[in-house]
Amino acid sequence: MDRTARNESAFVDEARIHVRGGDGGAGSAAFRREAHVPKGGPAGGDGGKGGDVVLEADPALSTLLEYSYKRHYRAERGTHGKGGNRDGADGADLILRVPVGTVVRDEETGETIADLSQPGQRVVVARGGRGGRGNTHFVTPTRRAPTFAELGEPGEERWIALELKLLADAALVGLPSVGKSSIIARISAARPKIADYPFTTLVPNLGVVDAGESSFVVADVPGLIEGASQGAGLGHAFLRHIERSALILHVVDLSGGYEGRDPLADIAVIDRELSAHAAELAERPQVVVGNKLDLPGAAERSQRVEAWCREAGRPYFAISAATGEGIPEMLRDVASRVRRLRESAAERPDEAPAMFVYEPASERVVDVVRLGPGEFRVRGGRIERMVIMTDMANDEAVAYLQRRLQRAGVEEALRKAGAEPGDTVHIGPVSFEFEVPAQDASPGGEDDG
Ligand SMILES: Nc1nc2c(ncn2[C@@H]2O[C@H](COP(=O)(O)OP(=O)(O)OP(=O)(O)O)[C@@H](O)[C@H]2O)c(=O)[nH]1
Ligand SMILES: [Mg+2]
Repeated sequence: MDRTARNESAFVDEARIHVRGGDGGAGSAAFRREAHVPKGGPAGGDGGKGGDVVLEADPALSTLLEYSYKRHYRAERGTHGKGGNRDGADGADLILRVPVGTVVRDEETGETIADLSQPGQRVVVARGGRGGRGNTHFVTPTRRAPTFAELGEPGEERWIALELKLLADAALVGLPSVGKSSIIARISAARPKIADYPFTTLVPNLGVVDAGESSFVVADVPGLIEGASQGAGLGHAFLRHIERSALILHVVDLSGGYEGRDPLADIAVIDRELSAHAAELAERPQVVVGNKLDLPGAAERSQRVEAWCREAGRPYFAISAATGEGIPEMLRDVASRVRRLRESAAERPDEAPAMFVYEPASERVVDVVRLGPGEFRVRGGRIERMVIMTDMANDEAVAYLQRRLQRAGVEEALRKAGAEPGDTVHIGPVSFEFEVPAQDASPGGEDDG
């Protein structure tokens, strides 16, 4: 995309935001208390799950502007479990609406999280934390009355980069030098290069057109020529951009064009290239725009084009990008077509694929780093969460954690990295002394979550 055009046109199509799922509520370590039962069994309810942060592609939006004002987003937390086996309530999801065509990346890993190309498509970008399990879950034959419960899992958090791919409502399509760039410069704040030689535009430009209560996005793409669908000129790449626009503004030069061309022959060339590239492009809603109405002979040619369009059932507007003549009428019509196209796209939400949940590749990895002599750090999303969910003040809970870490392969990974008994091991915010436990005598039947 043309940097200059983007900067000068106040068109924000990139944003970086921090998203955080709601924390899970803590499980409860309560016991039954009834008037006539001196000491009842465990009765701690589970914590509620924290809400997810979800991005949803909304066809009513056309920019990422609002995300450059507010950068931090957090979903609701789950509430804590209570005695009497009462579970906490789940936190509400936070739905962030973004324009269709937004590509989402994980800032840290660079992984592409999603390409939200369908209206209504959703992706979970930061999961809410699990609720901690209440003490009833930790009953075993040898531990009838567990005094511990899990803490809530913290919500995931990350910085994500949002980028709106070229996804215009309408694309200006036509032969070179017909005035596509001149039109976008006239109707938006975009300032592409304009010149009287073909192929002045080498990269697509986007412009936001302010049409009263709504706005829409127009793309100015490099000129197409005969054979573009075969790769001639700037070829395929730009036809692909056109594919993503709901409406085609087919621009034709009424001045006789370069090399004294006939506008009807020009229309036929572009039509052929569009349908040769993809059959559905020929069916795409199209408005024919006759440009350079100010030049000699243009009015007469315009009448012929208009008659032909009426016959062919295509809407037609004659304009001059140079003088501005005819432009308000054309914009009113285009704005209302864009609105209708967006509405019909929004009415097909069932086409949207199922919600996708992002899980970074690093999530399941157990990674040991040696910090210095006798000091190690263990990293891994799942491992770190096990630690964070443990009530470190409760010996029983810590012993339970140790067995889980061992089963997850932490002890083995530490040993491979050269750790010896007595060394210091950091996991998340907690530090332990590395000790090789006596041969596992733990009771079975515990869920590894
Ligand atoms: N007289 C007159 N000249 C125009 C008008 N619109 C564009 N031009 C001129 O036509 C030439 C080409 O205009 P551009 O806007 O660069 O054309 P383009 O379609 O973007 O061309 P490519 O980027 O090469 O495909 C320039 O010299 C413009 O000044 C118009 O309405 N009237
Ligand atoms: Mg141009």
